Amino acid sequence: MKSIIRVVVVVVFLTVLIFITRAQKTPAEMDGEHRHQMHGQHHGKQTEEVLTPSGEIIDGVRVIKMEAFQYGFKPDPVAVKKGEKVRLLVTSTDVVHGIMIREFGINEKLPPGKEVVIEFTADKTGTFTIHCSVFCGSGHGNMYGSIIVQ
Ligand SMILES: [Cu+2]
Repeated sequence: MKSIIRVVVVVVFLTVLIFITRAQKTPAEMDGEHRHQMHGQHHGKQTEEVLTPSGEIIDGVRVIKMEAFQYGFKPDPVAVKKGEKVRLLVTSTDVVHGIMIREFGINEKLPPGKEVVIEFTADKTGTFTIHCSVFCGSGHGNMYGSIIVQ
């Protein structure tokens, strides 16, 4: 009987101790933790599902500065929203490249150092490959980028 009482006392003591420890956190701290958790979850979803669109909207057109280089495109991926009018301002920073996005009927030569303007409407969702369409060296076959329309 005595040992049961001892166990009960210990359990009650521990419960009170836990309660006091929790209560010591101010409401602001609790809220901060909660917000942090929520933000973490939201951020996780963002990276998987909804990308921040690239570039900026100028006069109703999504304008995105891009670079082509041996061997890739920047930014990669390019992200836009479905239905947007898109203007790519693409500059090769080294040799002659080409930029081809088959699904949007785009294929332009990119002379080094010259900004080439490409306009299209992102009228379908999906992830589309940006190819280099001009032989530019040993890595040409692996010179890809991508554009994601959401
Ligand atoms: Cu190339």
